[in-house]
Amino acid sequence: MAKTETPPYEATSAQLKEEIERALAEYATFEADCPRRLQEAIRYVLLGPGKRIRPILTLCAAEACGGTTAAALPAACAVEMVHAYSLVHDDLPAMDDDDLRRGRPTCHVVYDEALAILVGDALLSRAFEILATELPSPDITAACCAALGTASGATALVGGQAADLAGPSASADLQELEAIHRRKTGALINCALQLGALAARATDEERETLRGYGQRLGLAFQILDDLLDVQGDEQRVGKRLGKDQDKNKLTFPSLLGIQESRERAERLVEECIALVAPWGARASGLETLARYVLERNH
Ligand code: GRG
Repeated sequence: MAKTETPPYEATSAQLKEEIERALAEYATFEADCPRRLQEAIRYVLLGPGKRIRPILTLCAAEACGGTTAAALPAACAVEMVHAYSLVHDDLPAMDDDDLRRGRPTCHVVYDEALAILVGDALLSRAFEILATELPSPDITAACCAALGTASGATALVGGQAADLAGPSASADLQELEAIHRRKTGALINCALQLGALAARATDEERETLRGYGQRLGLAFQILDDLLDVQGDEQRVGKRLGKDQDKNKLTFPSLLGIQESRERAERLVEECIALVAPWGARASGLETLARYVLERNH
């Protein structure tokens, strides 16, 4: 039998993205006690032109495990909020010191540093508030809060960022680089998938498959991010490029070269697809997303 064509990423993502944008806009509407400028800055950051890869992963994982996107949507938004907070804080002068993100001036440039710190704080808190109040049952709520707490904490997102800021050791190698990105990029991508699985009441076996998929996808995603920093088009990517080299950062291309980095990402994506292939049509979103990670130019 002829293999059915994987639908292009845009076709898979368009409707999901619309649902996500609508829900994010609603969740970023605060009561009168939220100062107007703070709400404006939160909305500037959260509703800006992001790719929404993490929340789309949550929704595709839920579908792949036989659940509905509606049940997983609050969790998808919570993950995007944590991601958005991490970008705002990463762009601060004390961290990566960036003035451009998603093709627009960064939060602290438009507003100020203090407000940008508070925007991050508010987004992180809001993410957990949404998980605590919007999910279908207390056991799913507890499991999602625990998973997002771990993925955004000291052993994962924050730990990876701290290790990255500390700089590589004198004997830095691929293992060290992968360990940083497993925490800094991979943990939240993995968590996005797990939250979708939890909302769909996935089996342990399905969650294990998604772990394998997420570990590989997270690495492939980071390799492409490193490659875009070297080869991308600044206008399209929407952020300053060449910064890794300027800062003498340990990256996949600096360690492996461009060609081998690309091949490594391709292998990882093929492995992702092979892992979910036995699920057939219900995994078509995950398959499309994995391919998109290789093709993306921003
Ligand atoms: C400040 C706690 C804290 C963590 C910062 C997000 C981050 C960790 C650093 C940003 C720099 C970087 C290269 C992170 C790796 C993850 C990554 C590639 C983020 C960008 O994600 P995209 O491409 O962004 O999905 P959009 O804008 O599309 O949402």
